[in-house]
Amino acid sequence: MQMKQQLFDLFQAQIRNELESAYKYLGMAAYFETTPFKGFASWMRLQAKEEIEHATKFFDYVHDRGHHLQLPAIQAVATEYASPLEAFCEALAHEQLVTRLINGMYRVAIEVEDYAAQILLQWYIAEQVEEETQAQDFIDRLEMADGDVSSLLIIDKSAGKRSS
Ligand code: OFO
Repeated sequence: MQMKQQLFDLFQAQIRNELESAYKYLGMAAYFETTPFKGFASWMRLQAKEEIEHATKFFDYVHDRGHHLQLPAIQAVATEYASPLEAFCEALAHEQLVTRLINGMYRVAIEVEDYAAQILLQWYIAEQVEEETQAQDFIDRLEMADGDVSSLLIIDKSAGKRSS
């Protein structure tokens, strides 16, 4: 059963948004690759992969609902940041934006009484809590480090332990 056009348009746009997230994280990985912080680089690469999975989950869903997709262009992203803290602040701001977008989709799914879409979106709503928490956690630790190189390297090492 197809979604109402208003909801489908949002799903279609969100596939691009999730891919834009992946591209943003890859841009951050590119920045970290130019620094000694290879743990952060690895973390960002894994996050980019996770965003592709988010996009793919939407991609599969819209096909399950019988739609034909269009895939618009993805914008260029930054590959330079002033510091690890700036990169993670950008990551948090981006995740907060994605949370607003997902919540907006959920609101429309309720309005058009699309119960199936609501169930899918609940997964993303829960996921966004995790996405914001992990970015905030790095910000808190980086702020505490206050530019101290040894502390930064310890945080970088812990970031490098992330597995997929
Ligand atoms: Fe797809 O959660 Fe981040 O952006």
